[in-house]
Amino acid sequence: MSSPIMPSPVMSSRLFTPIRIGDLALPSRIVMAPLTRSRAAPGNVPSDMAIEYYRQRASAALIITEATQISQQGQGYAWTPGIHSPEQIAGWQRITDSVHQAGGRMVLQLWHVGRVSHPVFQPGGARPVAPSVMPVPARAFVPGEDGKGGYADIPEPQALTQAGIRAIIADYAQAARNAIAAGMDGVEVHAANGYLLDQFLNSASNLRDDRYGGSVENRARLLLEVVDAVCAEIGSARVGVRLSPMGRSFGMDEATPEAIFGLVARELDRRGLAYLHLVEPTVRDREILTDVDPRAEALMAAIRATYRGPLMLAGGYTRALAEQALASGRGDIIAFGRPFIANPDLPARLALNAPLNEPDPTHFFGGDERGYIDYPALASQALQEAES
Ligand code: 8OZ
Repeated sequence: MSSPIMPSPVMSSRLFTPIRIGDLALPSRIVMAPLTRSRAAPGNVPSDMAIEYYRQRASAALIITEATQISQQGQGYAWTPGIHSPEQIAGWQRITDSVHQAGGRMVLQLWHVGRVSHPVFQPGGARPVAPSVMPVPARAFVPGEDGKGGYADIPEPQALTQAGIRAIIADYAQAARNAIAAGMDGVEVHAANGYLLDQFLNSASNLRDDRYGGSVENRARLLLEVVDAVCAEIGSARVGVRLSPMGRSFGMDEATPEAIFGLVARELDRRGLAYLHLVEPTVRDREILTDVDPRAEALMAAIRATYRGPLMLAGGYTRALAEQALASGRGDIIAFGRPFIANPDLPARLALNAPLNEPDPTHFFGGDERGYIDYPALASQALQEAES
């Protein structure tokens, strides 16, 4: 007869093995990925609803906040929160207080969209800023008259001057200081998905001929100067960086990904960061491709070999895929996005192999508490089902 005693799903799981990353002791490898939800209150202050939203998800090993603009110039979407005004800092403070009280940890994702913006967001209605003047193959999500969002054409951006670049680096440093003042455990520098720092890295969007463009060293310069400025402000053990090697968002199309991301991985490795966070190359236009490009796989392996600190992976992960990625050594930590939207108690559900709620995409961006803070946790769901 076979033994009726089953191993506990948690005991045999790498997902539930603690890990230390920089200054943070994580109880598991299950991180809440940064998720734009476009529900900030006037002044781009995180809303009261966001306090409840993040508190509900405090059992994540680490919460990475939704992308949060470092300056008014850095905004590119309706109703995204900022971290550059006293009201925004106070708003985030209410969130970190409630997450910490619930036993969680959280870092703020620092965001500048660069050219993926619109004059409605820009100080003085100016054209958005970019490494180089060229058309942007995208439309911007702007607030509409009716309180709903709509899409608007993006005008040709203006190329940043070196003084403009210096001001942005200072904005990153100030935003990192603000995040810590708001009680965050650290920050993540968003250098992925076709936004400003990715625009400088990428050969398709950076046509500059000064020290910020041309060679891979020059294209990596802004990211590294930003990371150094942020580390000088709050210490490298509280800083993570997110990259999307092979990403194609908003016109990204790198000619030599091995060269640029090899250099970036080498340089970031020397800085003793809390972690490096990679968007999987299978993520395309926010969907997951099923075919795997062998060149992308080789690049991910090369980054893994070069970057010796904790590596976080994001993009279409299920529990089984996550366990596989950890077991194979592909990464150390897994960020879950959509599953965390619909399952505030995702770690408990993964531990129990419990069924997951399905996220409703009609409520991803903008709106009210529906599809935001009304997804049930297991206990209340079991009660509801028992009663019905
Ligand atoms: C979805 C909608 C708006 C922004 C990213 C910050 O792709 C985003 C984003 C995602 O990194």
